[in-house]
Amino acid sequence: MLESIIIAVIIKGMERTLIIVKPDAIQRNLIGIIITRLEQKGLKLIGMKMASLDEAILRTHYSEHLDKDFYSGLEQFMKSSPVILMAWEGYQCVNSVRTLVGATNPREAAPGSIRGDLAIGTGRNLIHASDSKKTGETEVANFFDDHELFNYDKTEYSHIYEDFERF
Ligand code: RTP
Ligand code: MG
Repeated sequence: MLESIIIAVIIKGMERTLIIVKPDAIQRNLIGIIITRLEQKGLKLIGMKMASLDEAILRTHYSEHLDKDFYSGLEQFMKSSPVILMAWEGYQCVNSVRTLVGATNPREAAPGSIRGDLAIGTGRNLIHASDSKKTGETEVANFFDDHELFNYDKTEYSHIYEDFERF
């Protein structure tokens, strides 16, 4: 009984988010600082790889934008170099990562956010982050096979979370 309650809490509280370090960040040597910002927040990296994204996976990933004027340019841009795909895990992390990433238009993104500090153009905003808990699960599954995701203890967790958040 206690075990099922604990598992329910884990499922409720712990979230996964997909981060894509986009071609502009690769070209501008910002991979490291983006990873650093996410690490410093206290998130756990559970998967990471480099990949070239093709039209099929981009059309799935950006399905809500297929009929937008900017889609063609977005697809060309996302195919212009490899990207870094990362899965991160943390307590209710999807929304807080979106805040850390900043608004879609970097000129309106808050100072201190990744886009607010490091980008200017909307189509060159460095990074993708999942926009809901459900999207996070779906996007991580779309880009990672199970064997590419890792479950491990992070010793610093007792300094980042209260017990009710991490168990
Ligand atoms: P993302 O999906 O990449 O995390 O960004 P987002 O949620 O903040 O923005 P979204 O509305 O989902 O748009 C996806 C990406 O399309 C490009 N975009 N360009 N030129 C434009 O008006 C425009 N609008 C969006 C951006 O690269 C944006 O991140
Ligand atoms: Mg989006």
